[in-house]
Amino acid sequence: MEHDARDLPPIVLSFAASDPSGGAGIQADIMTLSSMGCHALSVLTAVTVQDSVGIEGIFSIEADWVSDQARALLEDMPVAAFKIGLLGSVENIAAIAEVVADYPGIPLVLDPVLASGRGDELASEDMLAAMRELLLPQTTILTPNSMEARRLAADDGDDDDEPDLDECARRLIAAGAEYVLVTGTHENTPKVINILVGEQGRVRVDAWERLPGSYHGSGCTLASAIAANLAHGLDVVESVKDAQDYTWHALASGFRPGMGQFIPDRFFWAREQDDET
Ligand code: PXL
Repeated sequence: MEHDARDLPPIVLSFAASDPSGGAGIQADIMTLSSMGCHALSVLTAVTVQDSVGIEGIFSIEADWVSDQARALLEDMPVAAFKIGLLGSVENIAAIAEVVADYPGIPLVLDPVLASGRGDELASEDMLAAMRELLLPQTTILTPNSMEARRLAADDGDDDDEPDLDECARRLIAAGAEYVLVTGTHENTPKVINILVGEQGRVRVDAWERLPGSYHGSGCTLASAIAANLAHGLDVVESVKDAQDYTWHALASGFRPGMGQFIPDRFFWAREQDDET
């Protein structure tokens, strides 16, 4: 059968680590991107040993292997968006920053993975500094949760520094990100409040009904859904609006495959019951 360019789904290149439980990481990205009609390219930055309860080990891929994976794909296929998750090492951050710098026209979603849902540390202070310096200036939209936003925006010189989330977002924009979406799951508010901040200040605020479970992979799902929408040609604001809605439904349909956290059902639409039968 003949195929032409019109048959091509938008292609999204994800830099992320393997989570063999299928909850977070590259597996979450591939499922989300596929569910949203994109083709996912998966550049592995690290391999983890983990189950639905937590992370037992992490092995980072050598930086040359990370850039070689990406460059081979970028020379072969038209990539419509980048999505970056767990990075694995300072060397990987430098390698990825160098690759994406050669493609300044491709929108980039950066999910700053600093810790797992359970609290396992996934980024050192050196990695935070490298993310700020090398990746933020190339970021179309950064998607920290409130704890990641505070850590990334912290002013190391000032112990009394307790910026609110709008101020954190402003600092991250001053550091080079075009937009920052701070998610509010970890805040002590009745609803989950997500704020989207751009150069002009707050652009959108969305309040979501708080779901009862503890979820693994919600951040990866949200960031990938935004990347999918950008790859489909939506602007940042529309992408964020739709991706939150998609993620909320994936979480609301989540399931608990083991003894730990719930995971989102990124294919909820494929499993929805047909009430008419
Ligand atoms: O949810 C952040 C995340 C991203 N990538 C991998 C992870 C996790 C959290 O556990 O394991 C591979």
